[in-house]
Amino acid sequence: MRRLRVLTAGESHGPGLLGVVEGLPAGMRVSTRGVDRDLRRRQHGHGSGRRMQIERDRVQWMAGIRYGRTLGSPVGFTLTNRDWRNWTDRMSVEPIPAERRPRPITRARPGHVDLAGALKYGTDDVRDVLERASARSTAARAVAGSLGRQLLSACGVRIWSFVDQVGTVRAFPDADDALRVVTADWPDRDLRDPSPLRCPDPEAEARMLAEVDAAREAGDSIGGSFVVVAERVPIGLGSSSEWDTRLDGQLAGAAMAIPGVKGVEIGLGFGVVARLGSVVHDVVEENDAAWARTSNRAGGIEGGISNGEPIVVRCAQKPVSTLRRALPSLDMTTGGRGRAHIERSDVTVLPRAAIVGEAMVALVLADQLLHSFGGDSMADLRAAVGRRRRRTERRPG
Ligand code: EPS
Repeated sequence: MRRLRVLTAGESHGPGLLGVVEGLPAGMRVSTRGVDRDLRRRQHGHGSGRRMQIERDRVQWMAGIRYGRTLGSPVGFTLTNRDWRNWTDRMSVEPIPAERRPRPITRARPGHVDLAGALKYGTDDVRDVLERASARSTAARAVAGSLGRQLLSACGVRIWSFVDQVGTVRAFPDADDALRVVTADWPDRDLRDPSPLRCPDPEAEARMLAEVDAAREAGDSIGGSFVVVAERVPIGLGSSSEWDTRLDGQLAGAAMAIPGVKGVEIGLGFGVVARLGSVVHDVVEENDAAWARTSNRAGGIEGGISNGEPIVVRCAQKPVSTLRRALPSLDMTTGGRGRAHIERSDVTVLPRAAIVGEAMVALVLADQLLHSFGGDSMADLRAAVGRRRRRTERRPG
């Protein structure tokens, strides 16, 4: 990111999380309720473990906001880990006597950071690396992303998401079709009253719930995919002038940086492989006032540049790597065979990961918006976005 800088810190069971967002223009109205709502949304969903009943994430602002508006200085915030009080020995900041320390974790979970991280940092206690690698860190990202969402929303952009597949149950044949099928009231409905897996197709969702419950019964975990949509993105974010300025590349990188995401598609994604060009590319309609296309298989980005159609990012989420029926592992200290360490965990994180997806997409788009339109103040930014919209959202004649 070139205009926004986001830094977060915090271990899953430490005292709390914190973050700094630098680069927001002055005068941006900040809705604390809006941020807390995104934090609540990130905590919602079937498949979560008991931890989500302990935490009640609410943002505490530390810097950069006065009378409900940004000052243009870095915005600083914290989130409390309510669970910390149950972990004061295991996660003590100060040294504690050896007899009070719990046994180190030495049997790595396949798929988790455990082994690679422990070898990298040279520790014989996997907890030293798993705490920061935990998806708990995404709560701080949700706060930063919510600020990005509020910046975008002031410029007319709306971001929403849904779960489209859990295990083998796929609600929509592909992300392109999904946008046609997902009803216009879904984003509002999802905000007001989210369903257990945040899937817009109730029939598919019922089958998804059964898959999640079956995985839990079996002591296993289950993955799937979610889709993030950004609507009314101004034409011209990103560029094809250099590889690292392409909007699709930046979105894919940010989405892949969500814990557990192993694949990202924009528009048709891998659906382009087996189709001919005539059924991949989106044709601009002739008799429409704007540059509307007959389809949106490109997912709103052509040549690395936003083209005004909804941006559609689909992410493949692997099953959580803590399994109650643990996979085989080797003890890092003794070399002996055994079962991987079991840590309290979730069966699936899909409905919550989708909210993190919204946050990552919001951060990338907010950064690109600031890059294209600059503005020390919100008024400057909105004026510049308005000029771009007037120039590009109407066809000549
Ligand atoms: C996580 C395991 C679970 C999740 C956690 C991520 O936590 P715990 O080990 O405390 O039960 O609930 O996610 C969060 C705490 C969160 O806020 O999303 C993991 O191992 O990554």
